[in-house]
Amino acid sequence: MEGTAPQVPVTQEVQPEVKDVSQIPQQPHTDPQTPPESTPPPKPKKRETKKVVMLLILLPVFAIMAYGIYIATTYFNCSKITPKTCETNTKCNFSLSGFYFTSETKDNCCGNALCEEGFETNSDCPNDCPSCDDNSVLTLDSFSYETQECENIATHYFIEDFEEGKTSIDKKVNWKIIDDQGDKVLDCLGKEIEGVQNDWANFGYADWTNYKSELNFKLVENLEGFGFHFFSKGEQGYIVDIRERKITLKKGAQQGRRDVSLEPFDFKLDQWYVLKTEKTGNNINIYIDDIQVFEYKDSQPVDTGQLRIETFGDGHVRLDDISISK
Ligand SMILES: [Ca+2]
Ligand SMILES: [Ca+2]
Ligand SMILES: [Ca+2]
Repeated sequence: MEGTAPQVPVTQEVQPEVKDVSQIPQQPHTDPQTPPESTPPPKPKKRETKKVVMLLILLPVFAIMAYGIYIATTYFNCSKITPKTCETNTKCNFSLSGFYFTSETKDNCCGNALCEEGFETNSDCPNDCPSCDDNSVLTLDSFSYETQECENIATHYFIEDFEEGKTSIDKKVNWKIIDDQGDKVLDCLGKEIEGVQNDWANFGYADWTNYKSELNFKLVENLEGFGFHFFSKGEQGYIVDIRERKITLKKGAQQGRRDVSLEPFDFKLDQWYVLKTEKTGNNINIYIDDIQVFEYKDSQPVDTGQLRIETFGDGHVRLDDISISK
């Protein structure tokens, strides 16, 4: 009979899947029982060692080369130095720190920073010898070869020639600087102008002492003349009074002046004269054109004081080259 036989579960034989061994990734051996294959020790880094060796060799080479370049540079720089004017025996000397320049300095040579006596002055060697002009006419300017410094010795309290058209004399309204035959002079007019008469002017300082004075004067228009005061201080002082063909030395001031000496002098109009006063201790000497007109001994001398110029009446005087020396 054909019938449907009961289905008996068929046990299928399961064939194990055989894999291609070649395709199985090799698993690292993990069996703790089996000792692992020993790994070889790392090989020494030969290349790095080589580098170190090369460096050890090359560094000194580079250092020597750098030093050589440095030395060559110092020689080059040294050989390019242009010797200065007064340098002689110039050399480039070697030392471990490089070449260096040496020279000797010539004596008596313009350019050696020394002003040498008998060989140089400011005019022929201004580099070594300074100009000692201090722009003051009141000092005597010179150069000391010994100290190599300028000396400016004060020789004068006052010098004026009026050539610059100005004066420090506190002059009054009638006075002005004019041209007199190409020379600038101080024109002192005594005539009354705008109520000003018998003009006068003070100059200098009351503490000026033991000075000599010198001035040029000229009487114009008339012989009424002028007075020159020196060592003037309050009611003290001396006056050289020049008028009417006589010259008088007076002592005192405005109020108590008195004649101490008088000389006739044939002053001419429009002629320049030089008046000099000297005072040493008790002795006062007065000169006109180097002719001594007074030699006065004062038992009570006045030793300090300023100066004053005054015109008398209509006196008209011109002054020039006033110098007050120490
Ligand atoms: Ca010199
Ligand atoms: Ca000077
Ligand atoms: Ca002058």
